[in-house]
Amino acid sequence: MRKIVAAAAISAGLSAPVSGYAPETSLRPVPRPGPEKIVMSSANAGFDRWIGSFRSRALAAGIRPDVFDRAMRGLSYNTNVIERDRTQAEFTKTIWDYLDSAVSDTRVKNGKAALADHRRLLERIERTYGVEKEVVVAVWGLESAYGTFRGTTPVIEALATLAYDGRRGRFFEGQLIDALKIVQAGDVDPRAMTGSWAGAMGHTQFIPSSFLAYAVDFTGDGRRDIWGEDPADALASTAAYLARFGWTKGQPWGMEVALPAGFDYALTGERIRKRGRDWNGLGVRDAAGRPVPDHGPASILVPAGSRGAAFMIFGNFHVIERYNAADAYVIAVGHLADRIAGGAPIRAGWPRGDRALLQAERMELQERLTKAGFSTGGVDGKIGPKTIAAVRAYQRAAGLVPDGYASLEILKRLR
Ligand SMILES: [Ca+2]
Repeated sequence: MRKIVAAAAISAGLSAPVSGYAPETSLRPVPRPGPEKIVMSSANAGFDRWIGSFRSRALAAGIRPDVFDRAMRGLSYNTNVIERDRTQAEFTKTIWDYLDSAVSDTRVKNGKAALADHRRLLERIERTYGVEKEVVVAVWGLESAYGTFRGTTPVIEALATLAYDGRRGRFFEGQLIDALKIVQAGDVDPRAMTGSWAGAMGHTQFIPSSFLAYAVDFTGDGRRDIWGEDPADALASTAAYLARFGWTKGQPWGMEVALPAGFDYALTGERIRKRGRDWNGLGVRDAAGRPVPDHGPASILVPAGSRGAAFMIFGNFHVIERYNAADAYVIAVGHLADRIAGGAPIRAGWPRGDRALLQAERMELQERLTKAGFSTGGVDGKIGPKTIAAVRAYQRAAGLVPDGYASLEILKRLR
């Protein structure tokens, strides 16, 4: 039996399957919660008033009064949750630092052990949902270190705090109503409903709306239990989630590739998709130098530019994206699954002399690109497809390798 270690619990939720909201946690280390702060009475009075007004909205959404009162009794405004929400965007990691930790030797070893411990269960899940056991185990490994850190924050209190706080309040109020629906359905006692500070719950960190839409009762006891020691329902729910978004059994998520000298980096990025024979014709090879296979339309990603590893990605990459849209997260899940299956480490090096851009620098980069005529579709400090495309266009105009890598060097050039 694994024990939950309270101190590290909140750093567990690397991501959560969500719709309409992508938590920004997967690339960011999060500070451990500090000692409980004294709750200011004014915050708590406002919070109590908010619960009073929320009650009528929850009841209108179908929550029974007795369920509401039992779940919401005695809640406090949770200052830790708010601190986490305010600070999470300040930290970032390079993809190599992230992968070093997400796919560490320890996580690979523990993944192999977890697969061995639960082999029969995982094989049944694989047969039922058509998702390879190594992929399910890899998600489990990233989301909660194989169930070790499932989160000990009371989810209803956290969601109520975030809903009251107002920043993305509407989203969190919706999640809170969904959490109450889960309690009402009898899946879990509200006191046992624990998770990350942002409401991601259990072994594979489902947020309430994803739980309602995709969680399954694989053990057949009438409860969808993703919180308890037995991971069966959570792992089956993860497979069901991936299956629902179109997982193709037998297709890799992607693979490391080697690009030939003189390769046109304007062909990298998710927007360009070609079949294997076309990539082979352009000189692309797998990491061992063999022709690349054909698994349908494929793109080439260079998350750290031309000086880092290159990956060919297939349709299943975009299915894992439904769990968390960050490229680094998807690569980590896929690569961890490969390693658990006995695959080789990533062969290429990384530009390890580079450091990650800070939030202010990412915003400055977006501002300067936009001013220079390369729109990033807004300035939010998130390096998404639009910013990468803008970097690429700027690089092309400046006669640089158009690899879309948002580096400090590019920012300095723009200054
Ligand atoms: Ca069950």
